[in-house]
Amino acid sequence: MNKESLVEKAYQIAIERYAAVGVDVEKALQALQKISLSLHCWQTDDVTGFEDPNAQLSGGIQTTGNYPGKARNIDEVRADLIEAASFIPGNHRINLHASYGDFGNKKVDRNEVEPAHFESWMQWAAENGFKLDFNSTSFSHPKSGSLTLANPDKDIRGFWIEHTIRCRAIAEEMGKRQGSPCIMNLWVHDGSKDITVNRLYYRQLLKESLDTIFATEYKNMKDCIEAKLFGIGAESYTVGSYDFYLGYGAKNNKIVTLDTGHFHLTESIADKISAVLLFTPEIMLHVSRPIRWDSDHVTIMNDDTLDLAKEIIRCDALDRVNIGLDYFDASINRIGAYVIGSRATQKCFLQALLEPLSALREYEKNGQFFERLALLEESKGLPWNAVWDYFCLKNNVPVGEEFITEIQKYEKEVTSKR
Ligand code: RNT
Ligand code: ZN
Repeated sequence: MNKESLVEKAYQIAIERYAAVGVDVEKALQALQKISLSLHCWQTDDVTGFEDPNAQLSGGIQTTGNYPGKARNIDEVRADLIEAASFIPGNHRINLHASYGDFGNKKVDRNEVEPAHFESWMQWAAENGFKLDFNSTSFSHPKSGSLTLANPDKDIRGFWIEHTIRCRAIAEEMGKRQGSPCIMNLWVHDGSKDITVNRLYYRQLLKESLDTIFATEYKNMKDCIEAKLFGIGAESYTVGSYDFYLGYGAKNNKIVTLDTGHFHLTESIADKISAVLLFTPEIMLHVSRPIRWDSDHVTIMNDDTLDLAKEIIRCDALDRVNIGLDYFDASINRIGAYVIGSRATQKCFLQALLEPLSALREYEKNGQFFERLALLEESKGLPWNAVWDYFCLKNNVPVGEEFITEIQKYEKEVTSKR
């Protein structure tokens, strides 16, 4: 039997197995088809961007590894994104950083960025069926230091306020052009390596800066604010902590970004979904994989990611949760890294969508906790993978591990020659 028929056959069996526990597989697939991941452009080039190819990554984040073939310019980044997307079923978004503008050979400082620098991105995205999301960039710049929007120096603070205001205008233009709101993430690394005795002061400054930045109301972009536990070199204090941004988001109706690497390692990000959604308009996710710290390893189908996806489905919150990826591994084929993480995220959502939720909820309502746990355990072994294979087949992307050889081919023909 050829692979296609095998996949079809396994899918038919899966439909029946799932129907027995009250799950409609086709409905799950329809929902999965609608999930757009926001693919972070910075996995292609180790967060380098196009301002200065020799710039050092700063701001508490770090890529490790020097696997050959990293994208060196805008054309290579775009080619790699298209290549990666060709192995990921469905329609997805591309998440850009302000440092990835099409600056030509000109030096454009961060307080000078404007929609024109993203014109070619908007055209490229439209031509290739992507929608764009956006991020202000406060790291890897001579004025980054350890404080940006919370810097007591009025000029430096003003510089970053100006940058972020401009980024919102760029996001607005992207959203308008693509007919879908552009989500703009604001993350700053502001913090301190050692004990600070002015914790309140810097947070007041950050709050004031945010108030200034968000003063303009837009229709085609949405703001999200990203907290972090700590950055490298800023281990003792983070101005934009989780409490800070949760408070700010709840009070000002802003989307809170939950990066799965930005919490204590035993904290459940899944558990935050139902709490945060009650007080903020939406959630933005940065799906990542922290290993001992915010290491930004490639997302895989582990319990953390599965729990997160399940919680979103159990809250019926797909329309209020934006799913972005955020990791940067420079130690393996970067396109492979994209594809693994994206497909893993989708697999988690598929399993979440296939959960026998009505039966589980019925057990829970009746206090039948043995039955609930038993069904939770048994459902882990249901043939979700047959459904996944079918989903890939129908989306004309490689089924199973077939993408490995495809990526090897691209490596041989393209990235290894860089
Ligand atoms: C850093 C944050 C942030 C960045 C990107 C590059 O810890 O997670 O989202 O990874 O903006
Ligand atoms: Zn992040």
